[in-house]
Amino acid sequence: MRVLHAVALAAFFATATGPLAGDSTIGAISILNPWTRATPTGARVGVGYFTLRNNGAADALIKVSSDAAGEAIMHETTSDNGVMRMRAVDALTLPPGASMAFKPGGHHVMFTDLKAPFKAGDTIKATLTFERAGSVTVAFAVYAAGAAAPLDAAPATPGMEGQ
Ligand SMILES: [Cu+2]
Repeated sequence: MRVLHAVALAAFFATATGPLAGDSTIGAISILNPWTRATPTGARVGVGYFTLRNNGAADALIKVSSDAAGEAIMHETTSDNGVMRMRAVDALTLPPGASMAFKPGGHHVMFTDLKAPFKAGDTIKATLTFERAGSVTVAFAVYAAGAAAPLDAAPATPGMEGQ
């Protein structure tokens, strides 16, 4: 609870004073609040989230890469007859004016073959490539293992906390 409290407070101050440190812009695209969770020692996989806002013409997120991981893959969580599954997404279309949240239980970036565990308080850099806007490197804030979304407090889908 203490961690959630601190996160909520941080979100309050961020709202009051401007964008979070991790917010980035490339062309007409804003990448807001990139975050991930600490990973246990020995874990090979991490999961990243952020919100995209497209203030310009239609675009698409076509690639994610990170030096911290062997691979970074866009995933979508779907429910197949009540069974939650993850499916790789090659490109994510962003219509003009679109706002798209990557969040627990929904779209996320899967970091695989981690070079080192993600530690709370650190940042993880990843490069997002957009078809029209180009590439931008953003810093994912690493929150404690099990942390809920810092700004969007929607709980993770049961059983999908690690996704
Ligand atoms: Cu996944």
